[in-house]
Amino acid sequence: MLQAHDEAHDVYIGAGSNVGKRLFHLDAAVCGLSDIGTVVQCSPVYETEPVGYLDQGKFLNMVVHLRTNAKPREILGHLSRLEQEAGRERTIRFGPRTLDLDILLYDNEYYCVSDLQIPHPRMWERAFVIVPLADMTPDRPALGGIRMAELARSLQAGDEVRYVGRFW
Ligand code: PH2
Ligand code: MG
Ligand code: MG
Repeated sequence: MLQAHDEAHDVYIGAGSNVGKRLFHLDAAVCGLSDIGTVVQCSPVYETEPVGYLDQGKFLNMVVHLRTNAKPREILGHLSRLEQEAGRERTIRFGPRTLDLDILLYDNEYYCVSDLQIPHPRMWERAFVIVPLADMTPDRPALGGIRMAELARSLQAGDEVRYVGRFW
């Protein structure tokens, strides 16, 4: 059961799917996230080449802006439940998955407790995260004094991230 907290937090969540009905899984994620807060905005969906473990199908990726009173741990627990509901099996690291939900940003806070690190430590190098995030927050500071939009442009050198469309 979620605790009641009085403060609202702006949280950005990365969503990805490369197994089964990919858009269906993303839709279930958007609906499921509204159980713990308000879905403020969804990025467009991009089709992306797999990163890390290459021998798998292309992903659909997007980012969701959620406003919620929940704390990072509570959000993480909810994301794991949604991944399980989508039938996720944990086998290969960075491997194929019906649904992957990662906390990217929690206000402007740093959070690092055991297995949970926010901002997500690998997001800055991943076009499949930064490109949809930059669609929503182009002027937000990213790394080293550059804005999200500039970082997105520098990561988008190849064609591994392809715009699919807006669905929400
Ligand atoms: N997620 C990973 C590993 N590689 N590649 C793409 N294109 N999209 C992802 O969401 C993704 C990935 C680990 O979570
Ligand atoms: Mg991930
Ligand atoms: Mg994950």
